[in-house]
Amino acid sequence: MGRTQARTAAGKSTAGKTTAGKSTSGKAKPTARKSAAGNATANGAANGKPPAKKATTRKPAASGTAAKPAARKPAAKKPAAGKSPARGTAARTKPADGPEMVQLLTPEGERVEHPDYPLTVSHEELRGLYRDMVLSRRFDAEATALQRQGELGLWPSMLGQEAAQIGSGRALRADDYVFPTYREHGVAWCRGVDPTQLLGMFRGVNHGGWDPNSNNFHLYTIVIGSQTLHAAGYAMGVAKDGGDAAVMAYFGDGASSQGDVAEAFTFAAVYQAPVVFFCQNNQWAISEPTERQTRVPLYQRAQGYGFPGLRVDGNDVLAVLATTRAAAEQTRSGQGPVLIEAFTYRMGAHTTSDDPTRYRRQEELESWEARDPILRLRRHLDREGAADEAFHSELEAESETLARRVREAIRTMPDPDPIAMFDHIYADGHTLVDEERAEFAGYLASFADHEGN
Ligand SMILES: Cc1ncc(C[n+]2csc(CCOP(=O)(O)OP(=O)(O)O)c2C)c(N)n1
Ligand SMILES: [Mg+2]
Repeated sequence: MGRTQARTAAGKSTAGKTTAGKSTSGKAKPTARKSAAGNATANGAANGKPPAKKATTRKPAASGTAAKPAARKPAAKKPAAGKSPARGTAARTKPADGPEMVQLLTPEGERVEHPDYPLTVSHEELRGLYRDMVLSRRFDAEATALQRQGELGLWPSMLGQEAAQIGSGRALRADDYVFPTYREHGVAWCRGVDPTQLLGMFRGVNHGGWDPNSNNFHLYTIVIGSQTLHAAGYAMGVAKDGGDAAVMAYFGDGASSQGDVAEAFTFAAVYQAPVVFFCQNNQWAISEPTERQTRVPLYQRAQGYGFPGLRVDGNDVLAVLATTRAAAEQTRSGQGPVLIEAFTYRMGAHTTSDDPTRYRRQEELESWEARDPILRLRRHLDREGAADEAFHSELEAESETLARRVREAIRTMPDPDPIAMFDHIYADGHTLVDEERAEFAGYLASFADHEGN
């Protein structure tokens, strides 16, 4: 199948039939997907079939090949012009109710099959995923505690998002390249970035903390959505160089409203850039719920740009692993971008500066706690008899050792020379930065004079 055909079919099948086609009502028909798409879809590789052959040159897809958007129902009730809808009215009706979500593990830890995402995992792999999630959660809890103790200025916890991060992080190859937000501590773990390196920026002692090229893990990005543009541009470069790496662009549900994300989608689609847009829909953008960002499920946005989108249960590490692997394989094979919406929940505060009890209800949190991603895999391990008591007690000891190491690292982290903040601003220097550095040096020197040194 030619690349344009494969792309069209994939767009139709993944976004148009399996998921988007279901829209907000009715059941998806996975079988319909097969006839429309053959096997050259995001799932071809996962199905054990080779992905569509990689084209030697990349051409934009023929226009008019994208799947037709599903007919939209009119909004239940339009707010009066100029007024935002009050909470508890039509705007609170989740536009996301209903669409199919890829799941391989129920909240009770029962393994279920999905026709498009077969996955075989050994007991050892299951234990590995569990270990990753437990250790990254322990690290995250320690960082939150360290902020409370005054060792960090701020910490954005990833509590509740461990499956989305470990599942996607473990789906990648070493030569893939990741562009994270500021919350991807689990992905950083998978990339081999030492957790202590994540803390420097939040302690205010450096601008980043690690060399992005050592682990193909870019620096944390706080300007919402901008890293999706970096990822799209990087992916265009990968394609021009004739490489076959996949690029991962992490972003949040709130970021989906940014113009940067729209631009990144456009460029990636038109240039068929090898990028997987991985949206962790954790239901909140600080205090704004997802329904304030979109009137359609987020994964359906991809359809309008002409590439496939799918929703995965973001608290199911196996489903995230399978879908991300398949998407990365598809994008590597020259078929353009894929959007994955990982449906998850931010169980903690937005950051340590936030108090979520001001804007969300306890019942909501409890309903998601019942779907805790670590608990879910623990239940599965127990059902399978995949881990014994010795494994769990060793993991507990390892968690405590990690936490101790993190505490020691932060307390011995050196304060930088204040003037160093002007380093690394421009690769080749800049006269304005030079002027500011000189002014600041004079300011620092004035204290030395005052103290008679
Ligand atoms: C361009 C820009 N606008 C606003 C902000 C302030 N801000 C920081 S986090 C955030 C919400 C982001 O929500 P989401 O994308 O859902 O990611 P999450 O924090 O939930 O992981 C906002 C608005 C920012 N950092 N950058
Ligand atoms: Mg969010």
